[in-house]
Amino acid sequence: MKPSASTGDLFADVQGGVEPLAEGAAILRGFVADEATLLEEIQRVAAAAPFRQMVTPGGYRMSVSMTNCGAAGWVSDPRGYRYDAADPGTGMAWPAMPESFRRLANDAAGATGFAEYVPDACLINRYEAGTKLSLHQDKDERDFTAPIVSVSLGLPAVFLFGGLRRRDRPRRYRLESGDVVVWGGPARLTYHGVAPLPEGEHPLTGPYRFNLTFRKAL
Ligand code: MD3
Ligand code: FE
Repeated sequence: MKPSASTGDLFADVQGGVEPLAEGAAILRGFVADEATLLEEIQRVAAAAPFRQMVTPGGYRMSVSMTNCGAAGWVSDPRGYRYDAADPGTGMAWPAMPESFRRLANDAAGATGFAEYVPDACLINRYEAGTKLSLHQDKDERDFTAPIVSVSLGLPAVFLFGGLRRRDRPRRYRLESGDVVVWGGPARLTYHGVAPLPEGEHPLTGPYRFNLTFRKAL
């Protein structure tokens, strides 16, 4: 089947519907078919590479807890931000990226027009009540032509989607469990963040929100 240039036709068969955010960025509502398996895989990764609160180069402990899987993982410490093949906590390689993760990211990228997306890093963020992520750009990756794919699981959060300058006023979007967002093209370097997570209880994840971000980092 030859895809049409019209977004209507290109996205017509995407489960849950597509919400375009900007050129190159779209929310795929309810795109995750099997949330329970996703959570099991997160727990498997975290058993080998536990969640931890990293410290920024400015010396602040982040409120979000993080771990990684894949060939490279995002790390922050007082020396800076970078991708590293090893978990600095254990000195061992990050756990392999589960095949189901890779497939989900590749399917989501494909559904929004980014063919042959092969991420090599998956950052896993864990939020609890009060956890936030300040406005930032993701620019530690080598190749900005590849999109970032993000997957939300558990408690809902308000996502802040700004512009290419920090001072651009962000728009707010509620992201729910099972939503997937693809950020590519001109949207790749937009400022974004997450508002403080409200208290809550989710049937699958309890007091937590998890977010997977897939990146082509190397
Ligand atoms: C827009 N995570 O880990 S995912 C991050 O919900 C991060 O945990 C948030 O921002 C979270 O860096 C938001 C959505 C996201 C990820 C990457 C982007 C949005 C993006 C890159 C460019 C533009
Ligand atoms: Fe980010």
